[in-house]
This record gives sequence, structure tokens and C-alpha cells, in this order.
Amino acid sequence: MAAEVRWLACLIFVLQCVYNVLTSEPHRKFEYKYSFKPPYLAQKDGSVPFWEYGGNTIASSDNVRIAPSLRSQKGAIWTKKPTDFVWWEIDLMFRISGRGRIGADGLAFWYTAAQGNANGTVFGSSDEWNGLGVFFDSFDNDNKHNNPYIMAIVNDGTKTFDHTNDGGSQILAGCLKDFRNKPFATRAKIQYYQNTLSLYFHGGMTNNDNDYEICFQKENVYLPQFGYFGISAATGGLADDHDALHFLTTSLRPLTQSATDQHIPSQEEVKFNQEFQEYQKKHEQQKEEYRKEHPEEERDRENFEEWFETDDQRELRQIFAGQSQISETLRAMSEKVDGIVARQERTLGFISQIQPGNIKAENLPAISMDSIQRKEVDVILNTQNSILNTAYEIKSFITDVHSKTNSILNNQAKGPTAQVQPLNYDYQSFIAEMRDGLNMLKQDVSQVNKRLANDNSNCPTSNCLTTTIFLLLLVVQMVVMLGYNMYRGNKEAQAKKFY
Ligand SMILES: [Ca+2]
Ligand SMILES: [Ca+2]
Repeated sequence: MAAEVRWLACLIFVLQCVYNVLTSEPHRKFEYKYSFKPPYLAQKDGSVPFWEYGGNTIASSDNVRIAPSLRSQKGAIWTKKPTDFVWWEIDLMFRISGRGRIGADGLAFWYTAAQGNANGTVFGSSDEWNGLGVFFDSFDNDNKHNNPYIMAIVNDGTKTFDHTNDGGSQILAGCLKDFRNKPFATRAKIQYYQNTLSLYFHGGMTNNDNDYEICFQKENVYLPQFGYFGISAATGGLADDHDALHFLTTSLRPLTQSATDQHIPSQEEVKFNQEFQEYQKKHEQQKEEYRKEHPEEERDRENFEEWFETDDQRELRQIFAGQSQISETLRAMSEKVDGIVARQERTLGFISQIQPGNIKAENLPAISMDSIQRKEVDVILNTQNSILNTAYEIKSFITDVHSKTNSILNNQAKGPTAQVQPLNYDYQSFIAEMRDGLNMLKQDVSQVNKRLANDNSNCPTSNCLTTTIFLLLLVVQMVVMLGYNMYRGNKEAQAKKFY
């Protein structure tokens, strides 16, 4: 009996699990009539299919600028029709960016029973709304230093938004997240299913599509059964650009419910698929025709595209660069590790040699005898220093001599007549001059003697030149010549000093 009860309990548990899985995982369907996304977000005439916008909102082919970065701007974009499904999930990609350190006022997501007015007072839409407003509030009105803040407020159409307190007690749930000026676009996934409202937020720090964090999850939330989706934004004294990059709506249906209304969407799907295929063909044809008509533009475009890379190429390049860097770093680390291992092995070998058991007794005295003592090292060092100093002195002396020699050689080169003469020059020249003088004197004497011999009659009997006077004159001449030579020697010595 007990075993049967256990089996029954197990069966009930399994059934419960299956039921939970079936009910918790809804059937999902993309709702294109409640979505917009690039490219060709806006048509040529500026309209966004299935949506209408007003205020200062501008739609382009790439995004919808809900409010531009100018002061006191307001704008909003709303679905034309209310939903025909009860549960939904919204993927809202947006970018709030501005040059200011803080921004204003913020962006709002709406799910309300009626469309709001783009000139309203709450983030570019009407106050006293009936439904849900999720606010990405940039500006800190209550000065509690808790902005930028994401908050959800459910209103039944009676409450006035508490702007001065940034929502205050009206907030149903929220979280403090910075969503301004992020490297990538920020994303909010807002899900309303089985009266549970959840918000997951992608902070735009990576381009990974799965980097969502939960902001809040609130149960027992009751919203109007059907409603309009909208996004609005407003600026104040400070101004950010508020751009919605895409708005993707998925309807959520419990599997039991989805089975019943499966055939209608499938018919629609077939019809729209056909339409899409036709449009695609037409578009390709038109492109081809245009290319034929404007071949030069096509060439220019091709050339132009050569300068750029696609997203895939860039991503691959970045991955490759990253991997190369990692590989390089690993290689360097491996080399270092090898070095460390080698050094460790050497150290270990050394340690094993000097372990007490392995020390050989005969080695010890040899080491002590061969070792140099500190004192000896000092002496060697001092000697080396003194040798060095002496060498420096010799060097400076040689340099001095060298410079002097150079200057002498230069001066000689400048004045080639000034030549260094041997020391004994003076004496030789002196003797030579003496000899010349004596010769001249001899010649003079001989001439006088001859004349005296010829003119013997005219000559007085007494001798005109006595021997004493002759010798005296000789001495005087020698003294004069000696004096002149000394004077000349002095002059030359003085002149040499200048070289
Ligand atoms: Ca605020
Ligand atoms: Ca605040």
C-alpha cells in the first residue's frame, strides 16, 4: 500500500513539473505591427509604418530621435493600434547621450489604455495615464544623488506624477543604473507575462547580446488588457539626445491558448511572406536597373567600399589581434618560466653540494687558504687607485706638453723664418766673426805697411802708431763686438720665450 502511495506521489510530481514547464514557457510571436527597426525604419516621406509620432521627434532610416539635444524639447512615438494580445515582451534598444556630465530629463516607455499627448508633462507624454510607465530618469530632481534611475510606475489614471521627488512613493519597482553615454547602445527587455512585470537591462558596456542584468521583477501587476505602446522623451535646461534604435515586440501566449489561434496568424504569415518575396524581387530588379543606368556610380561605390571593412571583418580582425597578443604573452611567459626553472635547478644543485653530509673534509682548508682576505683586497684597491691617479697626472702632463708642442709647430707654420737654432750657434758665429775681424785688421795693417813703404819720404821719422795705441784699439774693438753679441743673444732668448 505504501509503495503505491509513493508511486502516486511521484506521478503527481512529474505531472506538476510538466505542467509548470508548459505554462511557464509561453509561445512567442514577433509582432511586426508593434515594432520598428532599421534599416528603412522610416519611409521616404518620414513616416514609420504602424507608428505615429509628434512633438520634436524625428524619424530617420536608422533610428527615431525622440528628443534632440536642445533645451526644452518633447516628443513621442506611439503605435497606431492597441494590442490584440495580453502578454508581451519588449526589446527596446536606445541611446541617451550628451556632452554634459549630467543629462536631462529622460526617456519613458509606455503601455497605456490610450495614446499620450506629446506635449504632456511627464517625459514628453501625458500625466495621469492609465497603465504602465517605465522611466529612464536622467535628472536628479530631488537631489538624493540616485540618478540616472530606472523606475516603473503603474497609474490608474488618477495619480499625478511626483516630478519633484523623482516619482517618490509612486514607484512600483526600480533600480539604479547608468544608461548615459555608453560605448554601445543600451537595451531594456520589459516583459509582462501572467501579471509578472520584469525588466532586464543591458548596460551597453559590451556588444554581447546576452549581457542583461535583472533590474526588477514584480508580481501581481495589473495593467489594461489591451493598450498602446509608446516611447517619449523630454529635455529641460540640460539636454541629451534620446534615440530609440529599435523597438521589438513579441507577444507571449500560454501554449494552451496559442494552439487555438494558430491558424489565423499562419494564414497572415503566408500572405505577408508572399508580399515580402514580391517586394524583394522588385527591389532587386530596380537595383539592377539602376546599376545598368549608372555604371560609374557603381564603380565609385566599389572603390569607396574598399576603404572600409564590414562588421564581421572588423570583429575577426579584433579577435585575431587579441589572440596574437595572448599567444605572444604566453610565449614570453613560457620563456621566463624556462629561465626560472633552469636557475632553480642550478640553485638546487649548488644547495645539494653544500649540504652538511656532502661536504668533503679535504675541500674546506683548501677554500680557506685560497680565499683572499678583505684587507688584501683593500690594499689592492688602494694601489690601483694610486696607479690610476698617477696615470691621470702623467696623462695631463703629456697633454700639456702636447698642446705646447702643437702651438709651437703652429707658430712655426705661420712664420717660417723663425726657426729653432742650435745652442752653440752663438759661439760659432762669434768665432767666425772674430776671425773675419782679425783678417780685416791684418789686411788693413798690411795695406798701411805697404803705403808706409811706398811713401817713405813723406812719412815722419817718428812712428805715427805706437804699439800701445794699436793694442788699445784692438781691445776696444773686441769689447764692442762682445757687447754686441751678448745683446743679440739676449734678444733672441727673449724672442724664443714667446713661442
Ligand atoms: Ca528626474
Ligand atoms: Ca533622484
